[in-house]
Amino acid sequence: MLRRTLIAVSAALMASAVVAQDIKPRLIRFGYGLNEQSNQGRASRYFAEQVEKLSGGKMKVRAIGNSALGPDVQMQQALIGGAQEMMVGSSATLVGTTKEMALWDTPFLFNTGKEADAVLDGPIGQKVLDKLPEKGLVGLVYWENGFRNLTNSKRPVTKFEDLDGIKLRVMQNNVYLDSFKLLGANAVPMPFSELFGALETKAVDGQENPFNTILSSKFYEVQKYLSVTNHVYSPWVMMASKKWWDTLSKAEQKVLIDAAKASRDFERKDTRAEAAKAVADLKAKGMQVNELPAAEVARMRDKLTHINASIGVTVGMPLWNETRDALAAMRK
Ligand code: TK8
Repeated sequence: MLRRTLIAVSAALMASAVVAQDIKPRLIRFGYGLNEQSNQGRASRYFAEQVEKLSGGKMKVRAIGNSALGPDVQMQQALIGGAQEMMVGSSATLVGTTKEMALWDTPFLFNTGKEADAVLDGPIGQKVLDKLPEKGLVGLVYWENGFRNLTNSKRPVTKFEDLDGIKLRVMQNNVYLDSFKLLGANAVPMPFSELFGALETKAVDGQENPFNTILSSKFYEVQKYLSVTNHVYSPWVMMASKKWWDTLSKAEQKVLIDAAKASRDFERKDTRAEAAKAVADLKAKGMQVNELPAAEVARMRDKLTHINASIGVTVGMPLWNETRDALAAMRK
């Protein structure tokens, strides 16, 4: 009995010694696009704390916001080339690299955050992440960017026809470009890092992003009208450079995976709490807010279904059908 206990104890000691040896001092540059006061900034700092804690202080994450390491597309290239270790950014800006990400661009795909969590954290979300390694990226988890809404400096949008002639910044993504052109806007793709300046100088009239971003990026200073459309749920994807990831030990990878999952849970809770009171905050900052009537949302949705066929072809019909079936089953 004693002998067996001793063997068990020494095995456990050996295992922890192996783990300690397997975690080396590492400096990880983690880039993101929004500012440090944003939900993205808070969750990035939380991730850094978790990595530090789980690695016994050996692995250090330097979270660098404000697109200081470049906008999403540039950071993706830095990860692929191995010049930067990690980032978080919009799934929509990743479509040029990994076409299956276009699944999340589908207008009105999810009705609730709960539906989004179930699909993103389940087998479908994983299938999409599994397309990243062949492109040089490792996808860890999805964070919530959130349901997107329209702002502009011209007029309240109460029906999609009101977008006529509005110069609207969209992400660098064809589904967004085609969707807003179809709705009548003059859509222009542009990286997020240039957006505030473009709104300020009136190079563009409007943009679309979740409440949280409209608040944290101070778009209320340069945009009068906020029209609540919830036209699409936008995820952020947390990623690592595959070139770099492959040099890590299993123990180091586990630290990052565990910390990424903890940051995801923290981020969604924090984002939802902020979003719940954001409209009141934005009104207090002087924005004029209008909800699109349900009938007008339905007309917008109908108009945009023309886009769905092309998304199905882009992502592949099996994945498209699996997603449609999973959502139908959840809504029963
Ligand atoms: C931040 C972007 C942003 C996205 C956009 O890097 O570009 O509008 O919503 O969150 O990824």
